[in-house]
Amino acid sequence: MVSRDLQGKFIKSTQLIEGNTINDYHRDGFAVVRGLFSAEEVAHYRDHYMHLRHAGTYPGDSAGVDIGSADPLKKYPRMIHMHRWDDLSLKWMIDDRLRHCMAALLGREPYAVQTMLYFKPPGARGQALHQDQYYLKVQPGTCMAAWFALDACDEENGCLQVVPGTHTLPILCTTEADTTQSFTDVTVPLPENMKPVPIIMEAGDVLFFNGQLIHGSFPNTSTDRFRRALIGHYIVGEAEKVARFYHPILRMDGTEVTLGVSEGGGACGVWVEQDGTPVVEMQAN
Ligand SMILES: O=C(O)CCC(=O)C(=O)O
Repeated sequence: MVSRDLQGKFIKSTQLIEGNTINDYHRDGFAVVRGLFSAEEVAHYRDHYMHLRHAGTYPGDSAGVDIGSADPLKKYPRMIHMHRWDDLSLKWMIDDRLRHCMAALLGREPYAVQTMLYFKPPGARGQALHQDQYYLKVQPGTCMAAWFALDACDEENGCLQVVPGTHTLPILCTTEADTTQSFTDVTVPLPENMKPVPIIMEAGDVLFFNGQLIHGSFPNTSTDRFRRALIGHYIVGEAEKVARFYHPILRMDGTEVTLGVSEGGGACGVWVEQDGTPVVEMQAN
């Protein structure tokens, strides 16, 4: 298969994703595809979103909960669903390279439902550990994220953190998050033996991860480094329903597909100890 980049240049699929990456995705619930977008493209997206951010406010802008007067997120709130009003975001969300990688990872093409831009300026809080499927409520199946690094990211500037293997868990019941560290106020608890691991990325890399995977990020502790990321959320092609917030739903060719609306409130999992090992037990919500 052959894909095209933003300038219409052809790229062979073998340059995009390897068998090992697909195996990693199934084993761990995530996989990084290195250098999927070029340095020129990264610079173009970065300039575009900085310009949009400085130019005004948009529907769904969010700086999160407990905003203090000096909170850097006040100046750089997260943008959401830009593909509904910004053509570059729409083109990125259904980019051939993303389509190709996700089809390889999932075994079929996904539908596209959301874009988000996190600016995460120096000093900004992170986002507490969570599972995306808690919000999207895809039925049957789950969702998937494509997390595109617009800056090099590491522990100092608050890279994404994931808990490998948690994509096999059901949706966990949420608890209160520490809002001095997180701009969202809910999180999922982890047993002692599970720890998040940092995903170190270069600008241009894309992390793909399963919607059940527990992930989040810690604050940006640098004094001068943004940690910008362009994020797409997708649902697996056999899904019949997704939460109302994510409609309209697009095929990867940009045409709309009609699916049902899933309602909230099903059972969720809590950690209990069984023979000295933490296991998840479902309880009514
Ligand atoms: O980029 C981050 O810090 C968090 C993003 C995230 O958790 C998400 O896209 O679901």
